[in-house]
Amino acid sequence: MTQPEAVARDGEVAVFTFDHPPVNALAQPVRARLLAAVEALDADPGVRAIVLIGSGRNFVAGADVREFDRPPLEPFLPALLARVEACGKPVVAALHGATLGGGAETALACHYRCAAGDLKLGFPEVSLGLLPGAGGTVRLPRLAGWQASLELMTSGKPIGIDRAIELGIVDRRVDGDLRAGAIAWARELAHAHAPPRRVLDLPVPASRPSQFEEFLRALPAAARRLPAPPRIVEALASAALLPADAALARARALFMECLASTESRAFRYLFFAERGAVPDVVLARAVGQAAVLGSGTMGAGIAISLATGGIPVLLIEAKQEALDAGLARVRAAIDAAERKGRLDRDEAEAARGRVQGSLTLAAVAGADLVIEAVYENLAVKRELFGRLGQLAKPGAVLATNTSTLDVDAIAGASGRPADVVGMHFFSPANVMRLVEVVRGRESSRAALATVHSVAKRIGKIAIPVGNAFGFVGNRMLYAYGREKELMLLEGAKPEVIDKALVDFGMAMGPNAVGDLAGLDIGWQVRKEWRDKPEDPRFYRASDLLAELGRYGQKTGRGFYRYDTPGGERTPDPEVVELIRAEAERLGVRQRQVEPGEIVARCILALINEGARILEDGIAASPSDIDVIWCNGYGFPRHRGGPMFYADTLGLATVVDSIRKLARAHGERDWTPAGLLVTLAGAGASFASWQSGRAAAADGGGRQG
Ligand code: T1G
Repeated sequence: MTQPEAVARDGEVAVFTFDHPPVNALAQPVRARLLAAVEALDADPGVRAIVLIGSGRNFVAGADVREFDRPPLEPFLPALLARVEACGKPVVAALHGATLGGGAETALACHYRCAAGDLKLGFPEVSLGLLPGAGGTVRLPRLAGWQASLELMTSGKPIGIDRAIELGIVDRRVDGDLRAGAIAWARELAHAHAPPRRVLDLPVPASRPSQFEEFLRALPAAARRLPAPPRIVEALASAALLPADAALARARALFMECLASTESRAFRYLFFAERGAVPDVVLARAVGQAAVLGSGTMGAGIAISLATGGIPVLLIEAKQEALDAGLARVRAAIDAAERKGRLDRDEAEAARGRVQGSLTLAAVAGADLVIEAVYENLAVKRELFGRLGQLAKPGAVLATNTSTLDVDAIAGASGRPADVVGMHFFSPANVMRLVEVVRGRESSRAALATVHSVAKRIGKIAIPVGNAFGFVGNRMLYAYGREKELMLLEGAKPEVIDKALVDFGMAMGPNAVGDLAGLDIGWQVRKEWRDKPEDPRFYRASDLLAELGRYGQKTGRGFYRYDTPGGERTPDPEVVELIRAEAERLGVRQRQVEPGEIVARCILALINEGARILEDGIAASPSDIDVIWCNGYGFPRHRGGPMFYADTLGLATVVDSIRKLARAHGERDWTPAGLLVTLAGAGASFASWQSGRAAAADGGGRQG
């Protein structure tokens, strides 16, 4: 049913406003309203031009991604855009903010395009494992040419107003009131009897057939192995060679192939899993001023995130030299963000102005949120929280950035445990989006809501976790690392293990990660670990190297050597010999370990530990675990995360594989988690288990 109010009139110019918060996604009702409006306005003799504009912060953010997992609903976007383009009167797109995917394609189907200075126009479909499926692959090259179209659509990165004008995608910039400017231009076009300038009527730019093959070959191997990038190139190639209608049909067919792929389902699953609502958001306290204790790598990184996220932050240190170094680190990062264009000049200036330093702990009295990021030692943290409990103002939230210590033990020292939570940032804290929000036994819902709200405000992905050793991510990392350490002793070379897991899709191999973080870090944690597994082989290879002072990149030697001029990693035969001798001492038989076994043991260890974490109630859902591992540990997004990946394998297969490993390596590490056995036995999946629990939490779920 058309809602006439969606269209306003300004004389002979009609204005259709996309008004579908929060981002004007092209959901079915929006598409239906636009179709009805275009039909009505095209037939209305009193209308001589049409403006399409978005309400709120952006034009249109794209198709409604939620619709992709349901039966398609008419009007389908390609046909709708063809109808917009066929309109007999000039249609002017007035663009601002996020103009993405189907939003950008809607703009291309219009006859003229103007935009405000905050335009972010792009084709992020590739990050969802898709391609622009509503005509963008046929229309965009006619304006921007082949190379720019290939780059825009395979990178998914948006462009700003200047580049959009330079490419001929946008005709003119409108400063000030975009709506008024667009209407004035539409009126001007109407009075000049300007024709509907249809992009599909433009000539197809010349192309070299080899251009597409060359571009595809130049893409990173990991991208070429995914369904979408090669199909984006093929859709564009077909637009160069086929008549428009055939090219549009080819693009649609390729889009449907992507849509059906497991990789795209994984990307879309993560898209929503990463956007969970802030729990108890109404209880969140206002945070106008933050304080960070400790200006080392973590403290400075957290301060950078707060300042660039719009929150004034006081960096507090005990010594002037450390404080100066910390402040310099913060300013350098803001300068770098400005240089790389991640912050414009005003944003960078504002961020610098939000950072102050202090040498007195009492200065926390002005903070609504205090984040402690000092040395990872329980006694040090307890002493500090004892003082914080006195000095911080009532209602201020006190967060510890600990990654391994007991949040309750820290909270207990504060005298106000309800105000204490964990905020486990990942290093570098100003780059990594993930924060594990750790609830202590007495953490109040208001304190938790406050840190979740702050995390979202500064662009982080905050996942609630329970207060148990390693929380979620690191506890699973220990299971994953346990297996790679055993396989080192069994004779697998560090580089063979790393390659197998990188080929699976991990961003880095575990041995390279250890060298990067510093093998001494884990070594220290394991020395203080109270109930470490009683197994002399547990992390023995890493500990041996640490004992020998081979800490990794920082000492030039770890699992690899780092003595080339560029500091690249090179395999080190000496390490293989050291580990082999240690294995002999421990009585571990050496053998050939195949890549398939490496992947199976490391990834199944992740899945099994994740299931145990769910049983223990330390993570709220399988998707929370997947978000943690894809954003904190480089698990391949196209596999959705360990738990999503387990579902794609099938839980019965997972349980059988674990039982086989138990027969080969012992029950202690390879007893399948009870939840896994239960779900496998019921023919269920983690996804069905999660949706069942969500429905139950909704009080029996919505009827019908
Ligand atoms: N569909 C459905 N919901 C969406 C959405 C979308 N496209 N984009 C955002 N949301 C929801 C999101 O889940 C969240 O919900 C809220 O909006 C705010 O999002 C046909 C096939 C626009 C830059 O990939 O990049 O078009 O948590 O937290 O940080 O060929 O959202 O409030 O319940 O991200 O201000 C292509 C995806 C689709 C753009 C705003 N378009 N969105 O960022 O808010 S495929 C995209 C974004 C397509 C065509 C193809 C960002 C944003 P909730 P947010 P934000």
